Amino acid sequence: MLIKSRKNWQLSENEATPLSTYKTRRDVLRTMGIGAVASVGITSAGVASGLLGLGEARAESLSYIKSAYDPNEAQTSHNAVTGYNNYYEFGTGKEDPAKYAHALTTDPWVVEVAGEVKHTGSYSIEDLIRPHQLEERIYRMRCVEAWSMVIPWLGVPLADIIKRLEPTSRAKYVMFHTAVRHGEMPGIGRPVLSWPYVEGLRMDEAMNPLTLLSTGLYGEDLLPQNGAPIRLVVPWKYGFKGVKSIVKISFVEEQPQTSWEKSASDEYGFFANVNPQVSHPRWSQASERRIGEFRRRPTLMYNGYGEEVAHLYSGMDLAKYY
Ligand SMILES: Nc1nc2c(c(=O)[nH]1)N[C@H]1C(S)=C(S)[C@@H](COP(=O)(O)O)O[C@H]1N2
Ligand SMILES: [Mo]
Repeated sequence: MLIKSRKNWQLSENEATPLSTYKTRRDVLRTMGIGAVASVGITSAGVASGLLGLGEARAESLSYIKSAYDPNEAQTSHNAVTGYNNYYEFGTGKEDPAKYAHALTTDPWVVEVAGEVKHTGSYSIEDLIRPHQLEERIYRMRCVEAWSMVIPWLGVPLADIIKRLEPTSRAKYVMFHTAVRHGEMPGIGRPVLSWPYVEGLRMDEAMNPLTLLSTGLYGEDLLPQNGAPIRLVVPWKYGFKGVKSIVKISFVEEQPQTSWEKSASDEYGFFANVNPQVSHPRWSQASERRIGEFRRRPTLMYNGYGEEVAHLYSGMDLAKYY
């Protein structure tokens, strides 16, 4: 099958970019030594493609829509979102991913769809994402290490893609694999986790409207340290469920064993729902440090998304199914 380049759709833009986002983009451009963007009237896609030197003008610059998902909390700075990361394939230091992940080849990129699903096969990112409208979702992200961020993601509801792929009735879970690239990922030489990084969701969790397959943030394509070209975002779960740089999506009958469960099943469970009442064996989950803030803040049940997701777990003992 022809693996198309991602270039046609990768610059998404919203004509009604809010000033806050716009300022951030301008700050980014300034940091890159590109100077101030003249005015909001210029379409940023045009400006960006010219100034960033990403190539020829595009016939179509796809737009993303704003969504209602916005916690109305200060967004974490672009610097922190792209400079303070967990991506152990590139090292366990928070700055390692930003330092090393640029070596990751993300174009072309193939995602294999396998298992209990009608449309198995190899998909380019374009094949997977293009039929859908990119939207912006501003979500809280709570790492299991008790820090958090607010991130403006761009992506597509995973449910829309799953519906198109048509899982069979035997598909009870969705399983995701991160790429394994010897030579590009300095962290995989050490058995910190079992590679590939594997994550999974129960089918109803995967179909929940909050669950996002993300290809961008802050109005631009994902950088490799954030899981380019495509990663999962599940805002009511600890950040480690958000598997990066996905190369395989499988539909399976049995609950998959995740990399974190394999490494320490008493510390990291399959569900990993944010829960201030269930401590990690080595620290409390009752509060968190929002990156960029000084004081700790209380952690919210389901990271504040209980209205949308609590029903998925009714009757379950959350201390047991952590
Ligand atoms: N493949 C892979 N995915 C990963 C990780 C990782 O080490 N490898 N770390 C996870 C953890 S612990 C967190 S908190 C988030 C961090 O996402 P961010 O760096 O984009 O903020 O990615 C998750 N996805
Ligand atoms: Mo995390």
